[in-house]
Amino acid sequence: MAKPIVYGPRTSVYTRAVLMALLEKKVPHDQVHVEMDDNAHRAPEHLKRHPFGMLPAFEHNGFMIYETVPILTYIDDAFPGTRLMPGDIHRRTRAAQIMSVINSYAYRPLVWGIFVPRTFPRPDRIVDEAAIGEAVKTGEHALKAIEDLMMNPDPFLVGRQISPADLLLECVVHYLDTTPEGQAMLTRLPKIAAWHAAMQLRPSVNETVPQ
Ligand SMILES: N[C@@H](CCC(=O)N[C@@H](CS)C(=O)NCC(=O)O)C(=O)O
Repeated sequence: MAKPIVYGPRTSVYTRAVLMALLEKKVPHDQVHVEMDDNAHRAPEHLKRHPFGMLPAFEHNGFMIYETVPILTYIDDAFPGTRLMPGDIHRRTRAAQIMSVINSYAYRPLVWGIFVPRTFPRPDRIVDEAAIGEAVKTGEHALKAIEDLMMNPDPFLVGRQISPADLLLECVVHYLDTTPEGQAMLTRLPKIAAWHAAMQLRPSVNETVPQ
């Protein structure tokens, strides 16, 4: 069986989650770097893989997939190794629900509303503090909702077993935690903070830290 190929850089939240899933399942894979900074993700070659010009794209034995959740599902189903999606229907549903909350309500404010303007301030523009303040409110609301969806026992979001939702959320919270607003937010969300600390011990997290 051919090795799967991940198209995208680990600096991309969604690409990193896919790389982490492959590491969790110990699947040998190749990675093709598609640079966001020089707009390679909008070039015709990448638009053939992903018609919306986003990252990542994924290929296995000629089968192409874009959109991270179905890529994560494919990886879990196609390759042997530890199952990432829980067998229990309630835990499985919560994991799917948390991924949907991340995609719909958490990623934009936390990454694009806080991390990006704080980390890459534009030299030609004053940082819009009011917009960051608004992103803190909406992003925190989303993270609090995720905290409320977490299931016992510790340490992962839906129990003792790591799930695709943990991988996706960690990639977002990693960036959030590099900002003063994010660090303050995590003190107000103790369950998410404890979960993030546990995630940082995971080899798949350490091996994919964005550089
Ligand atoms: N719905 C997509 C979202 C992917 C996404 O937002 N990727 C970001 C990088 S983390 C991207 O490609 N951004 C490029 C852009 O917005 O131009 C998925 O689930 O894969």
